[in-house]
Amino acid sequence: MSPLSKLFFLAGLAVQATAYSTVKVVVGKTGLSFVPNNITAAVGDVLEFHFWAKNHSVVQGLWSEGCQPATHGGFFSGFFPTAAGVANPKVFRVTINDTDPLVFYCAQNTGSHCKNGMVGVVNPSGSNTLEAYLPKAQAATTAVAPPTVFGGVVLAPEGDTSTATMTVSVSASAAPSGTSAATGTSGSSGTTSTSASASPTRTNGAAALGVSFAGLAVAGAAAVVFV
Ligand SMILES: *[C@@H]1O[C@H](CO)[C@@H](O)[C@H](O)[C@H]1NC(C)=O
Ligand SMILES: *[C@@H]1O[C@H](CO)[C@@H](O)[C@H](O)[C@H]1NC(C)=O
Ligand SMILES: *[C@@H]1O[C@H](CO)[C@@H](O)[C@H](O)[C@H]1NC(C)=O
Ligand SMILES: [Cu+2]
Repeated sequence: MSPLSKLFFLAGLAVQATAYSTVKVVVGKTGLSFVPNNITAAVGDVLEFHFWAKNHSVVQGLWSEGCQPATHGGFFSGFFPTAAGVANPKVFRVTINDTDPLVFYCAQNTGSHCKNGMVGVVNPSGSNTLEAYLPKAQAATTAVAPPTVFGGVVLAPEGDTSTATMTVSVSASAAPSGTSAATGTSGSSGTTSTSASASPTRTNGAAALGVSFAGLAVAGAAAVVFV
């Protein structure tokens, strides 16, 4: 591959990276529910949980037993006590790393949320489906909450200033490629487009991730071109 075709190849990768989507899951807005609760997601997509009253959580479950946490990996958001009528300003984001069927539930035992059907699935397949899990949840005597928050990040959604830390880290990773591309451009020719995506100021997490990848790919492209 010539340096130029490598550049286009890497630019293509950068465009693909931005295609990840965020699946918004509304928690507890309409009773003891996750909406949607039967989700199809691709590798790299992010589940973003938005919590409403009362005091909900989300835990990755075990397919074999209702309202029990996954024994390998998984995630737990912690509890989000939330006043009536508005969404909690914080969200919980989890990245989907594979297309294996995944089940999740709310671990709030006051009101037996899991037992009462507050569960959801991602990429159901074979015997691992919402229909199959619901009776297991109904049969559970208690829902188990893991001891600590893990497997995802708690942050404020787009528009809230507390996402600033995320923006800063993205700018930091994107800036060097922009800088080197700009420097290189002044001293050589034919590489003027590489710095284009280096310093956008997006605050949306999924977009930020894509931008970060784009920055890396541009950095790679810049390295290929300039060595
Ligand atoms: C969940 O989605 C799958 C695939 O789209 C579908 O086959 C299944 O019937 C759905 N289950 C429920 C309970 O909606
Ligand atoms: C939310 O629920 C958890 C688990 O039941 C509990 O430990 C916590 O005290 C609750 N928070 C509030 C503010 O009610
Ligand atoms: C995907 O991988 C990340 C990083 O290891 C991890 O934090 C996250 O919990 C994983 N997602 C799931 C659904 O297990
Ligand atoms: Cu709940």
